[in-house]
Amino acid sequence: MEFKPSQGDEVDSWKEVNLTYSSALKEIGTKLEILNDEFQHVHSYNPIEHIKSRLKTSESIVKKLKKNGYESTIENMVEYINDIAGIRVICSFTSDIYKIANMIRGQSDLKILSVKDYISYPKASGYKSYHMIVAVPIFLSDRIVEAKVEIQIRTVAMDFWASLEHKINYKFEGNIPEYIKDELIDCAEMVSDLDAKMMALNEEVQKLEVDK
Ligand code: 0O2
Repeated sequence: MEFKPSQGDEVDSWKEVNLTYSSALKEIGTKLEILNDEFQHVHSYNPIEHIKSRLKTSESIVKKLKKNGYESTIENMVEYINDIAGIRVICSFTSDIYKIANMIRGQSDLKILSVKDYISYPKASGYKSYHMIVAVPIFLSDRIVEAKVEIQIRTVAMDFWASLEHKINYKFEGNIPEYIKDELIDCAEMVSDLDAKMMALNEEVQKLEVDK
């Protein structure tokens, strides 16, 4: 099922696509690190716990194209797959997610192509995360190209839930038994309660520090 370019031109385009997306990941990664450092400097704390980035495997790109009814071509993958380059930003508190999203919005060289707020509107599965698809310019030696990057922003607790749910989904090939689905929804509610309590606690502690 893997995408295997065979002709010379196709191999060159595939290499260029890979180079473009990995450059886009570097650009966004650096921007996020700068924002985190600046935040530390101004507010004395880091909103970002850690950042993970990945390039989607060719196998997974082909699977997604097929699922959406597209032929496996380089043009289709660039046009229709928005998360070839993906970066996940893990924050401590829900409020940090929106701070990071607003800081990304403020970067004039990035185009925000779409936003999905699965925190205000969680998925039926219980999935919570904030997704942005952005287009980033890549300055090559003779031209500028744009690459799309999917930025997923979520708390440590939301990430914990999403990675377990992803593993369970993979194990059951998408057909999770109903009772496990229900348990996952319960866990998602606990994650939301925990996030809300931790954020309130942190705000309380910060207020005490100001009053000191
Ligand atoms: P993988 O294997 O993680 O890469 P779009 O990408 O916008 O064209 P899509 O896929 O409907 O269309 O977008 P959406 O809903 O924003 O989902 C994108 C990614 O979010 C998924 O990529 C997952 O990584 C994650 N995601 C979305 N829903 C769930 C969920 O219910 N549970 C978990 N654990 N993750 C979710 P992929 O390509 O589906 O998968």
